Amino acid sequence: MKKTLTLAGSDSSGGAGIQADLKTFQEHNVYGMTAITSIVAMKPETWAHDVTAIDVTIVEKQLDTILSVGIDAMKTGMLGSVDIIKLGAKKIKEHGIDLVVIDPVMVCKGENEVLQPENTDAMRELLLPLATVTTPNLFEASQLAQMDPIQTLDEMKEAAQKIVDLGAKSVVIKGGKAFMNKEAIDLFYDGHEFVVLEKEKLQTSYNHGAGCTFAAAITSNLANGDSVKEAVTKAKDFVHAAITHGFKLNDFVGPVMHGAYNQK
Ligand code: PXL
Repeated sequence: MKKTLTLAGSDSSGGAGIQADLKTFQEHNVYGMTAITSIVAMKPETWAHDVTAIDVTIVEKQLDTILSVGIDAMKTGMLGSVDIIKLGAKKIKEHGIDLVVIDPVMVCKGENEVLQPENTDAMRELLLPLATVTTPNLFEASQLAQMDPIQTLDEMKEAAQKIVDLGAKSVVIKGGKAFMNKEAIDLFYDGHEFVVLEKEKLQTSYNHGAGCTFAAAITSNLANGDSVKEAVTKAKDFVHAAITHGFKLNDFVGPVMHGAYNQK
């Protein structure tokens, strides 16, 4: 049984964060372990997100537990502070972890504020150079590449090149459903070839947790021995099924259905 780690936040509502990661790991038949960096609760009346960072010493204890067991691949998600980002980078290097998916979470869907701008700089400088693959959305890609908002496929390619120049071995930029094109376009780049991954666009807004689920599926596929391109391509099918079966949880949020792919 392959083993995976997610270093990420807890989404109490169950669709994103470590909850999405664990459900996705399970669906891929890998054994998931978690180091929790932050806890997200939502105000019942407004669903405004309330993020509490976990003390870095407690994150380190969790990582030491998991890394004493050993892992085949890992992912990062919401990282509550620069200290946690530094810790993650240090542990990846110390343990020589070579299958690393960096999901550079900066905002939660429906929230406009970047969680902490200083985290973006730390991710760019400390984590990107350690990434087997990083999975920014358009906003995150423009922040990492220090570009204006990305509006065209050419600008997506420019951002992908910059992100690889920053040290990531490969990148998949998620166009998402807001992107101009009529298909849902993701762009994969490994420093050699650009691959445009297209799927029919789903108009549902029940897609909370899609980004975490995509990155966790890539992590699982890498742990199970896939090449990066294969891992990304299969993960896109997995998350497409999950979004197709997204559902209304309450008046504020609709998560993806993490188990949909295997229930087809
Ligand atoms: O979808 C981004 C995200 C990641 N991680 C956690 C979250 C969210 C958004 O709600 O709560 C823990």
